[in-house]
Amino acid sequence: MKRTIFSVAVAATLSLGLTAAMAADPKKHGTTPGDRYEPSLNILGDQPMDQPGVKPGETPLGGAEFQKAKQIYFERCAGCHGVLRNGATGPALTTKVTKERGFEALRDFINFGSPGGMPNWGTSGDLTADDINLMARYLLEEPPQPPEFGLPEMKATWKVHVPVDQRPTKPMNDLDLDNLFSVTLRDSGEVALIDGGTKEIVKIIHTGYAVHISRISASGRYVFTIGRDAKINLIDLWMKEPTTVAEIKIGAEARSVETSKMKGWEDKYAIAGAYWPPQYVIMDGVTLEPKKIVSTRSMTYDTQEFHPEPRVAAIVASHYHPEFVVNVKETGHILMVNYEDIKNLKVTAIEAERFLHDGGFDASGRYFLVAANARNKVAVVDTKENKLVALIETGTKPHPGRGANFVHPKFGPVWATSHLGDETIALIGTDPEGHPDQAWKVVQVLEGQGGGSLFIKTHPKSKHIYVDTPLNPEAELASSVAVFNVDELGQKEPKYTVLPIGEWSGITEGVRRVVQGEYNKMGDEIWFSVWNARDQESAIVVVDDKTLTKKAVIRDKRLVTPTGKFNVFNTRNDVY
Ligand code: DHE
Repeated sequence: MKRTIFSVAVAATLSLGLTAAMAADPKKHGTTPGDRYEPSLNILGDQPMDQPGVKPGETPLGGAEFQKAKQIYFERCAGCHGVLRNGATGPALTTKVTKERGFEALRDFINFGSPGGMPNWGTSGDLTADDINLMARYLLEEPPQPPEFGLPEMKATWKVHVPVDQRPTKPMNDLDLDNLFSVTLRDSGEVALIDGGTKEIVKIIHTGYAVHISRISASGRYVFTIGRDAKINLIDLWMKEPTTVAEIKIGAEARSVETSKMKGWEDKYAIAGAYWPPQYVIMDGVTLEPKKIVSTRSMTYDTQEFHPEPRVAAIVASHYHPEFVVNVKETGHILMVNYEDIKNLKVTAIEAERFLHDGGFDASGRYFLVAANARNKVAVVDTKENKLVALIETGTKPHPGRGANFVHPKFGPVWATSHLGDETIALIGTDPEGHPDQAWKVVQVLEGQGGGSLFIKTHPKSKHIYVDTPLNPEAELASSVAVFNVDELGQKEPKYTVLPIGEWSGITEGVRRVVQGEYNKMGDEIWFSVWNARDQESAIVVVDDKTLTKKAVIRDKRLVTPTGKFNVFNTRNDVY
């Protein structure tokens, strides 16, 4: 019996395009947490959708079964295979493909996974045999289409709680606003505003579900948060108590928000990008009134084939033109969206690489470097000339966050990224004038603790580079960070110091994933989240940057699953 199942699995694996050698060893089909770092569209799974192709009275999958399968699909599968199953980083699962494969091949593929990246949902214990059976049947039916979200839907969710003329004209509190941190409390649908000096929680603000990032307006007055459920909160820091003054939902699933930073356009516009529907929206910067919605449905940059759902990944605001830099994942285009005249919108579409994800500026603020993580590359765009400057091969799955800028003792200014898929840290030269031979090349590869890294961080005043590894399967590595000294990078094999941040938190339960370092305004301390499950205790640990010792631990039962932290001054001024 065992043999029959396995041979079916092998056949399924082969039929999905893998080699016999890869397929033959099911032990290699395990999946690390890093491999699972793909979008989970769990909000979309909750949306009402009609079961396609099913006439009243005819339900090949019963109504409750359909609901369950849809939920599982959006949570676990849509990130790689696409909402409409046309494929993204994973292959297409249209009914044309799935009917050709057949029920058994699908079932076994879901169960065993593949070394090509498909998680082993069954043998890992994540899905039961019944779930897998259900999912194989679900894939044989036409995919349901989630609803669109245009201006009427956005306007229906748009609320201005405090009109602009009722807002203060100067700060009404004595908080040190520039050194405030906006901290995502992922699973409670909130952010905590924490004072950088006293380390006290100033306020907890209800937001969208699982806020992904906070960004700060050019004036430093407004914090924008975006939930996974595409809800934006506009928080006014000048109010007596920082408060949400406007909110809107711009779709069903989203990850990015930014505000205009060009001289003369400060606080004028905001922009947010959605995973579903595939679109971005330009809004008024102080009320969030939606002004212009632009769909990203278009052709891929390379094969020039239509893609029905290109998701919007990172967005940054240019300092050289009144433009937003919008990274479109599945088509591989970097869009320079000019907001000077949004009625006659000018968009420069730069061909870069597919599966753009996250990135940041170089130290000069002119070049934007973004990871095309499923292609192991970093794309560099010149935001002054609006041109692609380079596509650089780095390690496996680069994941920089916004990256880290510092001056290398041998190679001059560099920007660095760590990787999800290996232990390396790639340093890329960013100074075409002063160091032309090194510019846009990997000038050095450092070896860190291991794969599963999400974020790397330094500060212009610091000598240290911090590399987290929260998705490493080893709990010890997931709960510590590696620190390199910039002065020692000229040595043959630069060593790193390990900081046991999880242990320093004093929490003894859970994996204590240590994630995303963020400096204070002065650049003399760096904060890390100790991220545990929702029903466990989490914390923030503050490290003294000079001595690499524990400076403070913030433990508070209101700190539920803290992840991203955004210092007002550093975020607003792109200091990283
Ligand atoms: Fe993120 C940035 C998408 C999972 C914490 N994440 C980003 C950006 C994108 C993105 C597109 C860049 C936004 C920008 O700059 O405009 N993230 C995704 C995903 O699609 C993915 C893989 C799965 C998903 O379904 O969301 C994902 N991200 C996570 C997490 O699991 C993290 C660790 C915890 C969490 O809160 O969900 C996480 N992502 C972050 C953080 C940033 C981020 C903290 C901003 C880092 C920065 O320094 O700017």
